[in-house]
This record gives sequence, structure tokens and C-alpha cells, in this order.
Amino acid sequence: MSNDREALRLAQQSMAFILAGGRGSRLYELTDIRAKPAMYFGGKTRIIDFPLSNSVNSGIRRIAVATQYKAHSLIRHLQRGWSFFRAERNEGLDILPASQQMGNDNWYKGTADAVAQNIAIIKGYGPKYILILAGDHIYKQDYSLMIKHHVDSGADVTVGCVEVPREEASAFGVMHVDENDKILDFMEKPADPPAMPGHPDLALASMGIYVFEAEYLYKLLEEDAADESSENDFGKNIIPKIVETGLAVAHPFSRSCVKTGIEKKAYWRDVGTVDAFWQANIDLTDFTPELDLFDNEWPIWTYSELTPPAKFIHNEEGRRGSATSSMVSGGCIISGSSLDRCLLFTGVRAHSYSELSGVVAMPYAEIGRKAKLKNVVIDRGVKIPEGLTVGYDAEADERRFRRTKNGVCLITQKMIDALDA
Ligand code: ADQ
Ligand code: ADP
Repeated sequence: MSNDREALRLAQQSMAFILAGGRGSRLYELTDIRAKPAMYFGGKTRIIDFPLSNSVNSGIRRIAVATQYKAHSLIRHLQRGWSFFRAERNEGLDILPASQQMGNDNWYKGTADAVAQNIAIIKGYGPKYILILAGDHIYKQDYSLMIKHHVDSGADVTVGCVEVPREEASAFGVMHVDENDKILDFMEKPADPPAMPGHPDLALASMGIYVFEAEYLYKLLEEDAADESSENDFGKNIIPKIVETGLAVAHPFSRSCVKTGIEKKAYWRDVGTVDAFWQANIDLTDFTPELDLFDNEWPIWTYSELTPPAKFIHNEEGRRGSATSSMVSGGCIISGSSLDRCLLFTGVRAHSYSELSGVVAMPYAEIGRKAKLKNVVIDRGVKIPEGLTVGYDAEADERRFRRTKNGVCLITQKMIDALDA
């Protein structure tokens, strides 16, 4: 938790509102049955555990999670892992599915609407500040320092921002700031994102996280709801409008990131594509990963199944089960199979003579004998048939699986079933 006592006090007066309703459509089949925040990441955790853990580690004990798209997996995870708050201390985690409020049939429209429809619930907790978070990113950040920056600067809104490669910036809100971090200009998902002054390859992107004083936000959302031309979205409507008044401030991630990895650097990833998701998971198997999941000072909390430890065994013919540069979760059995640079989630089985490299396997995937897999993401519970080879023939892969531009293959059960058809 923060050593800054004033910041911690402000965090304790705050409520975090996590937007977790988005599909994450660039993850394709991985988000067919679950929202992006419910996606597994790093072997034991899910993406939503990062903003939730950041909130708790920052001293915020009142949290709401707004869900919409395919929320069952997410809600079950929250119920199992995040129900330790104590109501008698005015702590709480509220799960707010769309269309439970207002007595109308509207699903949440934009992100601002997801907050607006739940104002009555938020008011019940009486927070002084509201921190809007996205449930979509992997990073460690002390939000209390961002809230303190907001209070100290006297801004109407403080927008978390991070430098990203300019070629990726059209997926984000992009801003220009002056030397005092005042936002001069904000463009939501510009086709041709402007570079940062002096850095032609970088753009300053909104992290989709915002701090507001509660009373001000309520008023703002009421006005926005009454405006028929608005799409009721923070990135499209609310933030650009405040920027026009000159009272929006940018909070650079570097000011409150929790440095991680051996080299203690800032780490922020939007694992929104299959390539980015694969890469960020495989990076964890590096000798010196940029993201440290072994850090006890800023732990990422989660719900985790009770499983026996991972087991590595010789098969009956004496072939060794082995893994190098890999992370293997509980409940996995590696039998007579060799793994290199792999990340296996809970309960994965790898059978004899299979050879796996660059494999990210979701819980309970099962890899049949003699399968040879390179650079793949395997969805939960998929049964890879005996002898299947993936990652060695681009054309064949493209026909059977979802192959990305970096040559990573996503494998789902449906694709496997179609092989027999
Ligand atoms: P996007 O990520 O494209 O841009 P959006 O799809 O609105 O914006 O998602 C923001 C967050 O809200 C995500 O966590 C998503 O899961 C969730 N969400 C989306 N619609 C929701 C709804 N109706 N109800 C509940 N939750 C919902 C935004 C900003 C950009 C910024 C990026 C950073 O608009 O300016 O750069 O986030 O990723
Ligand atoms: P978990 O079961 O641990 O939540 P997932 O994130 O893989 O794991 O979530 C699977 C979710 O999808 C569950 O909510 C499950 O009930 C649901 N589900 C499983 N299979 C299907 C399917 N074919 N169509 C729609 N929903 C499904």
C-alpha cells in the first residue's frame, strides 16, 4: 500500500467503478463466450484481477464492476474470488449487470451510461472521489497517487495516460498536453494519431481511466443523459467536452506505476489482440520478465481452484516429461512430453511424445500424444487430437485455425471438431 498517507486517505474516500462490459472483439473466438476482462492471463489470474488488485492495494475498498457482454464467467469469478469486503465497514464489491436499473429495457449504451445508470448505488456509498477504470489492461498502478494528483491540480477530470507506439495509437484516445499536464487536445481513436512532440514514433494514449469528484461527475452524467446527440461515452463525449473547458489534466502512468520486473520498469499492456495476448503471456517465461508476478509487495489477488501441484512424469517407455523456460500451473500433468517457453493454466494435460513450444494453454486443455505445437493459444478445455501439428506450415494453419499476422494460431474446440468433418 502507498507510503503517502495523504494519498491513502484520499483513496479511502474513493470508489472505483470498473467498466467490464466490453467484448474485446479483436480476441475473436477467445471472447465468444466471455467478456475480455474475464480472459485468463498469466497462468492463474484473469485480466480483471489487475484493476481489482490495484484498487485494493491502493487502499480503495469500495468497488463496483459494471458488466454487459457475456458476463457469466466474469460474475462467477468475482463471486468466488472477490467477496471478502466487509459491508459493516462501508466496504463492498457490487456487481452491476446492465439493464438492472432505471426500470427500462436499455442496455448500457456507452461507458458513461454504464455509470449513469448506477448513480443511486454509487451514492449509497457516499464516495468523495470516483475512479473510473477499464477492466481490460495488465499493469500495476498505485491509484492513490493519481487521485492525489487530481486533488492537487484542481482539475475537473484527470485522465491516466501512457506512451504507446504511434502505429498502435488509433485504438486509443490520443491527447496533446502542455508542460503542466493540461490536456490541450483529445481525439478518440484518430485514424492518423498525432505524435508526441520530439518523439515521432510515440503517441500519448488515454488508458481509459479517469478521476472525478463525485458530485461533479453526477452532474456531468445527468447533463450527458439529457443530451440526445451524445453516445454517452467517456472517450467520445465526456472527456472531449471537459478538455474544451481547459480543466482536464493528464496523469502520466510513470508517476504512479508500480515498477515491476527485474529491471523495475513501468509495465502496461492492452492485450486486446491474439498476438498481444500470446506475446504478453509468453513473455512471462523470460529469464527476466518485464512483469513480475512473484512480487509480494503488490500482489495480484485472484480466485484460484484448489488443485494438486503440477506433476512431471516419465511415461511407461521411459520418455521424460520436461519443461524448460515455462510456467506450469497446479493440476497440470506433463507425461512423457517436452515443453519449452510455454505457459500452462490450471489442469492442462500434455500426453506422451508431444512437443510444445510457445504454447499458451487455457485451463483444462488436453494435448494428445505426438502432437507438435508451436506458437499457439489453446482455448479452455480444448482436446488436441493425437499427432496434430500446428505452427510449421502457414498455409495449412491458415485453413484450419485462426492464424494471426505474426503467425500465432488460435485453436478452439470448434476448429478441432471441424477437422474431422
Ligand atoms: P475502448 O477500450 O475502445 O476505448 P470501450 O470499448 O468503451 O473503449 O471500453 C472501455 C472499457 O469499458 C472496457 O474495459 C470495456 O470492457 C468496458 N465497456 C465497454 N462498453 C461497456 C458498457 N456498455 N458497459 C460496461 N462496460 C463497458 C477506451 C477510451 C479510449 C482509451 C481506451 C484505453 O474511450 O479513449 O484510450 O479505452 O483502452
Ligand atoms: P469459467 O467456466 O471458469 O468461467 P470461461 O471463462 O471459459 O471459464 O467461461 C466459460 C463460460 O461460458 C461459462 O460462463 C460457461 O457457462 C459458458 N459457456 C461454456 N460453453 C458455452 C457455450 N458453448 N456457449 C455459451 N456459453 C458457454
